[in-house]
Amino acid sequence: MTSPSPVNATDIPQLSENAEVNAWVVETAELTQPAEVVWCDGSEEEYNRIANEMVEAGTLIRLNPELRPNSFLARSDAADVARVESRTFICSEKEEDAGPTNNWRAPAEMRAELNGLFEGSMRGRTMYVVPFAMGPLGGKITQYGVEITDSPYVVLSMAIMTRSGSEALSYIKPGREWVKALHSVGYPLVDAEGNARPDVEWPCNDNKYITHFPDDLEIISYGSGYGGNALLGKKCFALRIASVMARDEGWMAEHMLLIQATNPEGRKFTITGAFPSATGKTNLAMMRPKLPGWKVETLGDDIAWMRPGDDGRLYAINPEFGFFGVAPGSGYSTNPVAMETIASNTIFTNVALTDDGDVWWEGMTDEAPAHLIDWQGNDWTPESDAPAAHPNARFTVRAEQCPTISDDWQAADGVPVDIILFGGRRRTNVPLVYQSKSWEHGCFLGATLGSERTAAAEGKVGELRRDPFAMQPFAGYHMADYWGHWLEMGEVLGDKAPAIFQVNWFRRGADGSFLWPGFGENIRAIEWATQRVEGKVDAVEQPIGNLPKLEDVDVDGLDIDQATLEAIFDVPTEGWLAELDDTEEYFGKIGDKVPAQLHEQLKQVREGFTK
Ligand code: GTP
Ligand code: SPV
Ligand code: MN
Repeated sequence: MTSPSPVNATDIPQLSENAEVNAWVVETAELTQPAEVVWCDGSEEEYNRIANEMVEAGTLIRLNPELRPNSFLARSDAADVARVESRTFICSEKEEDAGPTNNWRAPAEMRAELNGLFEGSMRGRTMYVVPFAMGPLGGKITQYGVEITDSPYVVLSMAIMTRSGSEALSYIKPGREWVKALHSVGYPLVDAEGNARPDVEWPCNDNKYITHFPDDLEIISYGSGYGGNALLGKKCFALRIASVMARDEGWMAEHMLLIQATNPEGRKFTITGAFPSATGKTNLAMMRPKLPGWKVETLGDDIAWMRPGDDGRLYAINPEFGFFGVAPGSGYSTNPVAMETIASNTIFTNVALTDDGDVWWEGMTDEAPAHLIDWQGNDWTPESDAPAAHPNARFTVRAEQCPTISDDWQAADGVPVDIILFGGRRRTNVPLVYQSKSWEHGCFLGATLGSERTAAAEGKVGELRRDPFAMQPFAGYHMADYWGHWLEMGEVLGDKAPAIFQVNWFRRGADGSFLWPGFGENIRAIEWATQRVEGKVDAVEQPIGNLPKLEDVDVDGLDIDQATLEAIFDVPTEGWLAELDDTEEYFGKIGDKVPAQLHEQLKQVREGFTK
């Protein structure tokens, strides 16, 4: 078999008004040697053409059009199913700027190694050029980028997850700041001897690198096709690179959902929430509230960018255009809105295939079908040991398909935020909801956020995996400086700053079961938060923050007795003192740059318990 020859540099179209973009495309093609270069226009026709090509090549499965119109299943390599934090690097000039929570490599050294890997890495493949916007086109908070990729799966996913194509390209005027995002699956279709080799269902490489060059606004990703590693507008740009831009320019790039909740009197509250990965952002963003008269509308489920507006309030946008949500656990009983959202025009990755050509995963229905093809392409029955869908199987769908999408979700300059929530998965210690005593105390809540990895004995702190502000894997610079930036934003916002609350849907009883029903019932915690903002209810001041009076929490119609309610809001002294010791140790690990205000907050909380 002869191999297709690399494209000639002179044959590559120059479609950008910005000469830097054109030059980078040519330079990248010369390095990676693809068979052709395609600039993506973002049209539906283009999407359908690429999807059809993938179906013909056997790298995408078309689902039954009668059950799941215009939808597809992709099955990844078994070793390419999630983000790879161990292979993720922040390549700032100085190591201390990456901080103790990030892997660091010197930029020149990293670039040299990547250059070797990218040389010829696209041989035999199409190199796609995908211009994209993060945020509404032309908005004040919006930023632009161009992703070069050799993965058609990435092109389709970017078409769903971002505003991509010719229109986005037209905003990258000469001299405008834009982010370079280079991606290759690292599986050229030409072997070392120059012979063609066949493609596989999910090309990738055992050697993976997800690298960020914040000083150059550049991302280079190699070897993985999975979402957070390959859809470079998402975590790589919208969080790691953007958090650095935000620090330098006085705004915030956060791992947060964005919703509006309207109470029975018709007052609307805009709420953002930082919850670690797989801790319920998508579910809360699409909540169907169980309290009569309440309405929740969706603006975003994963990332919020926030900037002070002319009136001094904090305005938020969702920079994304779609949802990349966890499939397992999403079902008609827990998240009916998600189920309606993904009824059509959806790409599913690593879910199971039903005999009639539809999808299934654990938690979608109470009972599993009698026969399935599992996420690895093998026969599966309810007797099988392994789950049918990978636990991190995902759906990719446009936000506009969400039945609860807010009319404001594309507001060019965002919506003013009233409330910020922080939540982790906590079996113990952390009550259902409480309010911070100040912005600084709110920053302490964010900085100490975490989830328990293992079961914990009641009253003792379990092994706490810290995920400050849900940004542990995503802050593009030193974690302590990032905390400092939050404190500074509080000074800028002053009394216009949003109110901050801690929430926890995951507290467990002695028998290990959840004490709180969660999901649509979480509106009851949100109701209390909004009543605090309205000044309608008092709080009980405790060392950890301001807790609700139990009679102010509406548990009408829930199967929760007084003892359970008390357990949900219990603040065990012994458990908290252990946790505060753990926090002190944790601050020590983050190092000397931890802001003094946060040490002071720790001291005050501890004094509250011991005085
Ligand atoms: P990423 O997309 O990884 O950032 O995750 P996410 O934060 O959007 O999490 P998601 O909403 O997908 O939820 C992850 C898991 O948590 C799912 O299995 C949900 O069923 C479960 N979950 C979400 N909300 C609740 C809740 O209120 N209570 C309980 N018990 N589980 C919940
Ligand atoms: C997360 O892990 O927080 C996700 C999935 O939202 S990914 O986009 O892959 O990071
Ligand atoms: Mn996420």
